[in-house]
Amino acid sequence: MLIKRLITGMTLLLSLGSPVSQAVEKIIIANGGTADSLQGQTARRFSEQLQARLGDQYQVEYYSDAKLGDEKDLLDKLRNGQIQLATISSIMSAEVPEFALFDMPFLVRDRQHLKLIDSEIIMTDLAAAARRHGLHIISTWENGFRQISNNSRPIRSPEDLKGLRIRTPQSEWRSLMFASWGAKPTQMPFSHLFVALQTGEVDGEENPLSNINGARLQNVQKFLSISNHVYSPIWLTASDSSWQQLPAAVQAAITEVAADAQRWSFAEGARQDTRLLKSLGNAGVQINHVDRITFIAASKAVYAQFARQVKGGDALIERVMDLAGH
Ligand code: EAX
Repeated sequence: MLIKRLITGMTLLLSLGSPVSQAVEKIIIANGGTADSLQGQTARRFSEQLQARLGDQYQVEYYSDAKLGDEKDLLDKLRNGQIQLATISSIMSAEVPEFALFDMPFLVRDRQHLKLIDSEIIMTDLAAAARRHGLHIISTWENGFRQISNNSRPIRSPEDLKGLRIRTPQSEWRSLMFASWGAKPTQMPFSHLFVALQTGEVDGEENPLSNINGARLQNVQKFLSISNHVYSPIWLTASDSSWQQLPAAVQAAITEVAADAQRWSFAEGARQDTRLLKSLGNAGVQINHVDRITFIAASKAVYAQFARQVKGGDALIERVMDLAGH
């Protein structure tokens, strides 16, 4: 009996390889947005599908709501290996100037345009620029078309922004945009925003509807002005050196599951925008549309700065424009 047990045990060990020596590897993914927002939902869906694909040898852990820090902290944590994946949005332009392409007002027309920009420009030129800064761009997901909210008045033209303290992400480019339009921009992490609006530290902010609703900003904002001033992508990002160390099969799994998450996030983003506009209105927020023409006229300085400051910036803008309407 004892011998039979021993033999069974040994056979089991042999057939499993050497189970004792193989520790479970952790893949930690984090974001600065809320679990409830589109970026949060996309990251959760991605994490679950990646876990299913990788099996027991890997443990995929997802942390939302800046639990592991805001996007700036997450970039540091990627670089020092504390986390493996993060989703990074507007602040990417503070790291890699070429990404300020997504701070050119009214440049991205719609999601179809964005898909072309993704394959022709992001995954080629911008991914190469990111690599020069030690970052590996895995996939472009949707953060969303950004709108302006505030507590003072409906924003119709840049004039209406005069003197308003508007929170922007921690990137000089969004600040420049809002300063050009007459506002007083204040940079701060997203996780501080609700309290800053509640206490009146700032009057307003600009974000996709999904982030506004995800952080319940409608509870501390009176006016929502539909501007679609920029489309913010959110990039699933790794540090380039830790990415290179991953086994090829894991790299392939992450890349493929992320591509599926991209398709889902674009489709879901369009659906949610329509639904959220109604529900934010029902929540008592006063909604209006901005006068695009006056905003476009006041945006020249932002384009000029990009062309001056970013090498090849002019050509990048032209290529994006060429892809519109294809
Ligand atoms: O999670 O900081 C911001 O406003 C960005 O939209 C960010 O993605 C929020």
